Amino acid sequence: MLSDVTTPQDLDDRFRETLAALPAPAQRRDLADPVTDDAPLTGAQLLDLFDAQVTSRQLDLAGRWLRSFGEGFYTIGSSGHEGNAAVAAALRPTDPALLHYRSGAFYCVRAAQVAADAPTPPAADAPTPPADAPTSPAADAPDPDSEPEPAGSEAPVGGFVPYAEAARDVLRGMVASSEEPIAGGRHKVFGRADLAVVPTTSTIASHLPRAVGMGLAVERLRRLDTAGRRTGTGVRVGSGAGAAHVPWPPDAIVVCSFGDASVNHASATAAFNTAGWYDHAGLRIPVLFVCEDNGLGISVRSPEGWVEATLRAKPGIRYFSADGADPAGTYAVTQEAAAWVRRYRRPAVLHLRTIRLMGHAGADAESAYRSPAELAEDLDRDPVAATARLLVDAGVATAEELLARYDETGWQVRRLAEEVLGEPKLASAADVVSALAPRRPVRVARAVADAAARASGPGAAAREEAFGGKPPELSGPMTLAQSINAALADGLLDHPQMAVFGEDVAVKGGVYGVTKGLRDRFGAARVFDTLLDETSVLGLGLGAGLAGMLPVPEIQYLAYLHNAEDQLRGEAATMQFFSRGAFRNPMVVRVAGLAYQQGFGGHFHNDNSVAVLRDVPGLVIAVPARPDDAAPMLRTCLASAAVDGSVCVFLEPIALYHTRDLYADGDGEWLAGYPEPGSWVAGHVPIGRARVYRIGSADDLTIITFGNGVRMSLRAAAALAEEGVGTRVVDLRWLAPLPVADIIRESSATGRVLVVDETRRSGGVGEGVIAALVDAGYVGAARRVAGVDSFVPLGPAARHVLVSPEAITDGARTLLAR
Ligand SMILES: Cc1ncc(C[n+]2csc(CCOP(=O)(O)OP(=O)(O)O)c2C)c(N)n1
Repeated sequence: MLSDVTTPQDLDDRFRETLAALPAPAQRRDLADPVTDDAPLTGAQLLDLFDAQVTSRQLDLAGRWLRSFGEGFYTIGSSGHEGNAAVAAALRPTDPALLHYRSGAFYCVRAAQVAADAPTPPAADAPTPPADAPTSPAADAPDPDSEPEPAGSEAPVGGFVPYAEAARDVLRGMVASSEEPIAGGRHKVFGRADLAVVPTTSTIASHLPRAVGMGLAVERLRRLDTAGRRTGTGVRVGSGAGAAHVPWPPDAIVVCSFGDASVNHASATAAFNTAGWYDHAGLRIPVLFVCEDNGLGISVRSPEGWVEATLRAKPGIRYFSADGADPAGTYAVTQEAAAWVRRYRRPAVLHLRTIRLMGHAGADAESAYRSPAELAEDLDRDPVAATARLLVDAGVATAEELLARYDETGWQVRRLAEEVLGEPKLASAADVVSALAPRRPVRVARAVADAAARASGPGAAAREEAFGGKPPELSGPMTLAQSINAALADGLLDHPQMAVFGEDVAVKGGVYGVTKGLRDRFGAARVFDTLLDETSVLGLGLGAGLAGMLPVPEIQYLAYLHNAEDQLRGEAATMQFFSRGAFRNPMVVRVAGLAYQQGFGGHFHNDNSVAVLRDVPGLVIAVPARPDDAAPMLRTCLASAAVDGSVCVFLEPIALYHTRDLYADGDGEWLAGYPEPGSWVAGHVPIGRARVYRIGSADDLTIITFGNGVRMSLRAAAALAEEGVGTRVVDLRWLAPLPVADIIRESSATGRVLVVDETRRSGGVGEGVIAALVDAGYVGAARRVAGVDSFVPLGPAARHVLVSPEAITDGARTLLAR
């Protein structure tokens, strides 16, 4: 009996009723024949898709069953979206896919395709294939027009068996088993490296900017692969330690699916716009967007016609549409769309009409916002029943046979569910965090040493040439900006897959000249201007990193990172966590920021808040204050990204970019020579190690600071030294992870700690420093000077809210008086 809420029972009952009512086929059709005269699928192929769809459906039912007795933790299902089985079938299993959370059937088909393509040892009596026998698309250069046969096209019809592995993966995700193949129990995601399925987060649409970045990178690396060096299904670009392994074949296209409500999200509109913008500019972005349109975003309807109207109107993105309840049609349209994207390397969107059965998720009472008539109508449009109808109409199978397959699959899925619910879960916090980006300082140091050896050995001539015959170590004392510029150049020389990009970084050379000349030296393919959208700048980095590049995107001002911070927090920082390191997006994000720009800008050019970054698990935050720290710290970040896949934020204090003096005008004490490669090893700066300046006896006071605070504190310490006060000034250099050991050692040495924190009092860095001292049992005196909890005003009024030299001296005197 159909209630006013679609329940698993309703769905199951209705499916059985629908099949039972189907008339017996007039005559049987050979499985090898097209399912209808003009269909692109044979009976066997369609039957295979049916089995994938049924597996997905039974997984949804099993998810609710597991939930009913507290063993399942995820009930967002794919019911109504099983048309995406035909989408998967029309793609190559080597096309990287970032999937919507309703992709059960897609995932089943992809896993079966890969298993079918896996080399099996030939039988002893198997004939040797002729030299020109077709091989899998990944194994040789495919004809861009030829799309693959769907899974099982030549194999005997397999029922549930080809999908058992995928079903186990999904069930393991539902029960949070630590044996789940991608997230290891950290989340229920669709993902597996060998299936080229990249896990996506629950943040709708946040994977779209990454997909565009992947498209750009796949295309760029394909062009770089001039020597045609290939390994397996991927491509190796460059040589030596800087070589990148590109995990996808050169003619791969990126597939990215999402729901209809998601098309309205800022991240989605950014991605469509960026794909279109590049297309308009003549650059190639081979991405197939797939919008699975069930008409609803939880309870909110997409206005009739809106999704089509908005998708059709995206400049530079070609529109295709299909009905998910028509597997043959969906297959044909996807084939056409994929062939177009593959051949022309241009973006397209497939608008796939679907329905949503059993509500948004297990707990969703649809009756609150949908009428019984509407729910019943959706049940009539069940795509799995539609596939069954087509099979029976065509004489491929009888309804009884299909029901028998449905029941057998249901039984097998429950059996697997029972098996996996007993598997271990993540057992400790250490287990959970083991999947965060690893930190291997010895290997990072070795990578820096290797880079030094290359720069002074085999790479010396190229280096000399790139620097126009005058390497930076011969250029005399440098500013912070010049030092970063030289270190970027050295990075580009050493990492062939490194790219520097962002708003204004290339032709202009950066708003502050930090990237000046890099484009001329390294070319527009490696140093390029992007469009003005921070979400897309980071999205390009996310995709490029995943594709094997070493991206160094720039965010022009710290205040504008907040436009796009989810791309760092939700996407970049979680990738290794949700994939146990199977996928990684190494990245060094340069951000110009912090305050004290004399006479320029108000808050947005002087933003002094990093709170949003400090608590992102695994994220590295570097703040170089001085030129002689900036170059080694940047080298460390690049090495850590390459070695450990780290996501690093390299926060550059704008006010110090061009500073030359420290104590007195003209003293040049804030300049430093650039180290020649022979001294890179000795000057290596590990992540999480502070720098300590000892002034006078260094016994009376410890100032802990970073960024602009270093210069102000050194000046204050010099003044105190004239009064006989000995100070040690600790430049944290790394805000995450904080140099806790250095903080505690240097604080304990004097017993008086002044934290000079140019970020805000609330949520500022100082909170972390004080907490580290308390955690360690520090018992001395401590004070904090920090920015006022305010935005930074324009002009001289900024002085009222920023940490001033006077405040530092006052704070020091108060401490010394105790
Ligand atoms: C950025 C963001 N906001 C809100 C949510 C909560 N949420 C989860 S799914 C969803 C609706 C998505 O609808 P649609 O894109 O149409 O996909 P569907 O679930 O219908 O397949 C919402 C609002 C989220 N996951 N991410």
